[in-house]
Amino acid sequence: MLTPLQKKKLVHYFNVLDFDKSGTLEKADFLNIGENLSILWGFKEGTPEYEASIDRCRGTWAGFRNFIGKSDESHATIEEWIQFADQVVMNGDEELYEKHVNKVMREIFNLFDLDGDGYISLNEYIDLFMAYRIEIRYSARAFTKLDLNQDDLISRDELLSGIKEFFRSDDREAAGNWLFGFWETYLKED
Ligand SMILES: [Ca+2]
Ligand SMILES: [Ca+2]
Repeated sequence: MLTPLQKKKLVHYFNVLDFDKSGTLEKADFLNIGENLSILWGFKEGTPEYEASIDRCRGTWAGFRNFIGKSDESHATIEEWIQFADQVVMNGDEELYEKHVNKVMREIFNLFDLDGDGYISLNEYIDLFMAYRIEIRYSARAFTKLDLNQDDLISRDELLSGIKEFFRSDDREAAGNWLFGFWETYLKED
């Protein structure tokens, strides 16, 4: 069973991925992220950089749909996502869970470690917020929380730790809750 906090975070995550806010996740949502990133980084349509960016996002969709057992042209509803996350990610097999969180970590690095130095800088993290159209004003605070050793970079281990907290922690104060911005919009700002 998911706790209310865990469920809120999963709903937020779904809404972040649901680029066109149609209430379902499908390939187009993932390809739109690739297009957004290409615009952000100045990759022109038809160039190798542009194609590579779209390909990485197509790969992310392929991974996601395989994971939740969907075919390429189908979609996932929020109920399917919550049920899947509950049974597999949150309360399922540890091996699958580890596989999932490591996959999310690698995908974020593949897409957003633009200079390839093995760290996510604040600017690269802001790109993630822009690509997914997450409210930018939460990015700096989220970055500071995820940067555990405060060297102004998010390492693979720091990101993995944040992803694990995002998916599983039931602690309202957990740093990883902030990974994809603010998840509980009705709360008063502190
Ligand atoms: Ca980097
Ligand atoms: Ca760091």
